[in-house]
Amino acid sequence: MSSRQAIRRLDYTPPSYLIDRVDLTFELSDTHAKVISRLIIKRNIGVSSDTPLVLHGEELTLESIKLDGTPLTSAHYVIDDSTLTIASMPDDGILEITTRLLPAENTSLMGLYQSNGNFFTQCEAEGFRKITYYLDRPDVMAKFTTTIIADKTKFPVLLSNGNRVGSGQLDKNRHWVKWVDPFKKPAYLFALVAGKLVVLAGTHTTPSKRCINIEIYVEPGNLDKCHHALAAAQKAMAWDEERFGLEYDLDTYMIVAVSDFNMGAMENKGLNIFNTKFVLAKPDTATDVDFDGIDSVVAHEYFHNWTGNRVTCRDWFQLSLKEGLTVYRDQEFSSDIGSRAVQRISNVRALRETQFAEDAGPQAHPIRPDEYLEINNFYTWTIYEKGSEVVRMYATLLGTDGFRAGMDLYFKRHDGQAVTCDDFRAAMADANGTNLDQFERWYSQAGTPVLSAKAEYNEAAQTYTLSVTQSCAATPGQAEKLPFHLPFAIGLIDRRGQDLPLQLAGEIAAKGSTRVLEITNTTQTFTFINVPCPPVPSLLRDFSAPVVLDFAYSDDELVFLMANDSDAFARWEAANTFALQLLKNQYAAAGRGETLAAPAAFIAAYQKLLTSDKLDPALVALMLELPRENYLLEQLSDVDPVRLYEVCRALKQQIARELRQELLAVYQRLNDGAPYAYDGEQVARRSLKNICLDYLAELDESMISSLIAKQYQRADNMTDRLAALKALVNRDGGEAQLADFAAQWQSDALVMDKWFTLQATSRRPGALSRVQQLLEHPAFSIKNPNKVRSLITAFCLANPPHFHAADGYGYAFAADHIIALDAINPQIAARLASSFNRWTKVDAGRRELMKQELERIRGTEGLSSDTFEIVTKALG
Ligand code: 0A1
Ligand code: ZN
Repeated sequence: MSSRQAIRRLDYTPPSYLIDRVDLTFELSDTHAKVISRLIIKRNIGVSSDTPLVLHGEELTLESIKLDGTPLTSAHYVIDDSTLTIASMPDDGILEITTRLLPAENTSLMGLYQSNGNFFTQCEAEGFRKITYYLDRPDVMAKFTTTIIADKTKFPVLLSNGNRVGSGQLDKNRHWVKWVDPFKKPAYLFALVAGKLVVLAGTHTTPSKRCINIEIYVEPGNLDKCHHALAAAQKAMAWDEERFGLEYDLDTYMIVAVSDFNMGAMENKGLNIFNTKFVLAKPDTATDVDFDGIDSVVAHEYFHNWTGNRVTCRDWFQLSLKEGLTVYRDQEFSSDIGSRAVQRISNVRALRETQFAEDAGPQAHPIRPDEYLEINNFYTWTIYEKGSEVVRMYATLLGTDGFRAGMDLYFKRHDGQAVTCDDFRAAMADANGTNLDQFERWYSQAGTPVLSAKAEYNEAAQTYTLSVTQSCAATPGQAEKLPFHLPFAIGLIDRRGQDLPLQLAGEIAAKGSTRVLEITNTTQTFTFINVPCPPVPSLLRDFSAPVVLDFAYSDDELVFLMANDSDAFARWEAANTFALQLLKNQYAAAGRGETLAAPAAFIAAYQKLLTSDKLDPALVALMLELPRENYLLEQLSDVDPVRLYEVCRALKQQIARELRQELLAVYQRLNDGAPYAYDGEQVARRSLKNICLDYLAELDESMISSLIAKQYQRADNMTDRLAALKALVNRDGGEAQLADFAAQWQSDALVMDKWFTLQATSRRPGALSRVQQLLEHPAFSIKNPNKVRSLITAFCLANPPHFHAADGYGYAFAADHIIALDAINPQIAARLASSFNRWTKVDAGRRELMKQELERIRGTEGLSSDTFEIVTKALG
């Protein structure tokens, strides 16, 4: 366990020693691993010769250590829980360190571990120190050579970073393979895989006519589920060449899928290691959402080769430098290969449901944090998703060409270096001859800014004046905020639904119909001239900045925008705002013991969506989806989550009753029996069909029951089958179909994850006891993160009425499992602990119960620093 000492950004100092080369030899056996590490090490320039060498190392058994060939004794070095210190070091030298590890007992899944008997590594952020003593910090970059020795029968495939340069036979049925990575890299990008794996191979030819081999390694039996991932890698390579002029730099790009993995995937140089969830898919096992997820995660990891690996982070406070940028790149990729509007809406919705809550709660931190106890806790929505929005704002402010110029300069200046967020910002500013000093506040200030807008039309002068005020609430440790520099994209729409040309006072002519207004002050006013009639403003088009917009739209204006806005995001946003406002009013009414039905205008707007044949079905599906309970909870205080759920359910039922005909007609039109294909058009049609089914499932009619049952039986793909099963589970428990499904898919771990999640998120009575029974199911394992996420985390984070049951059993269940998991896998425990983050949002009775559980967790002896940090911050 790391010590409970906060690490601070401003304490950064350059490393005292540097490592030029690393030669690693791994001898792997069933029971243990021996690691021999040979380091060519030198003191950094300007560092005094009496400075000790302090290597990181955790949970290692040291067998021997030699300096320039001479064995060191315990008189020469000191070892504690987390370091090995050599007091007296020459200016340069060769250290040879031999350590012994027990990978089979490593349940943290950091460092070297085993999964189904095969060996894998995970080194980001600080896992390499669990493999050998090293300068485990990203600004120490070295060239690595890796030799792996293992039994030939049990471990026929031996992989590491870079190029395979040799292999051979040894005694006792052993073999060896040697890898050389020609690029220097920090230790967090090291990877090793050894096991019984099969490979699907393909190629990609770059514009400079280099032929890259793409290899996807999986456990035997899964080869037929790798084709989508292979195609995704090929698409990602072509996209990065076209959009950013970036080519892959090794001869082979390898992806390995592992079923025990803490996160989504990892960008190790040349050898990406993936959670099986983001590799394995075929139509009968994976949903459309899964296929999209594979495209985006494969692209994400591949894109890291430039944004993360070639140019890496100086220290972990700069994490968003690589993550925000790479998420932005993968979102752009997904927009280009699919629907830009759908992608933007889905990303914004996810941002608001997750990151906005994080920014408003006890874990709020800037995208470049100032301190941490445990870096693993900082792989957050803020670093990734808000970080991506910050990168997107550069592109919005500077334009596509300006952004590309900034990227080109960034690579020109920093290829092969470990740099900071300031370096990225400087490249963007310098390439465009512009000043981005104020933009720095996006890196230093936490919290979601609120942008309040007011508008006034002057008929006589034909002017339209927009006044904008920005503010940002206090966050832990940051009471006062300074104004942000942000792009505010807007349009003005006339009564016929046409965008007006936009001309600001002082301009000689109108320029376009969407304008990006630059906001830098607390309050700013913009006057548009030659506005012939009072327009409806379309504000924050394409969600041009990660802010909360506050503008007093009338219901009529929202309906108008839903139907007319030329910006797809703004059209969706109007529907979302209308529903959100309505649900908030309904919740307030329910608190007074009243029932408030949705107004006719709301139902009519939904009816129009369902009956229009001009709209993209995917957009209609997104507009029909009501805001989620957790998002609503953020907009309220003293919340009773059970009442909130009932209000949401009642609205859904009203929509289903009043639009029964339309829902059924759309469902039947789209349920045309066409054979399955994964393409944009079919995905869009399925999404609308299944949202109609979701509404129809609210109706207690036998005709609807048989319609759902028919879809379940006849589906030729997992998207439709799972949608039907969900409808069945929420209607009457769907016991028979759940059993049938499990019988069919019991040996497919990823499909069983869906089965667990369906039950964990069921709103029917008894969800908690069902989850408790499922913990005993043979397909469940507390040691497997995907299983924990699909059952326990899904219950705690995606089933608010049951997690927040008034008796507190949901909270006690969560706390029990956080404590149990903490001893197995602290990262996963800490993530689960975040289900308590918003405890101050619920009503007094629940607040007290949640607080007690948080205190119980905090009081647990031997708690990891991961979980300790989360619960301590939550308690405030
Ligand atoms: N860099 C990876 C995310 C990642 C971080 C930590 C991990 O270890 C537990 C694993 C993966 C990415 O952004 O994809
Ligand atoms: Zn990443």
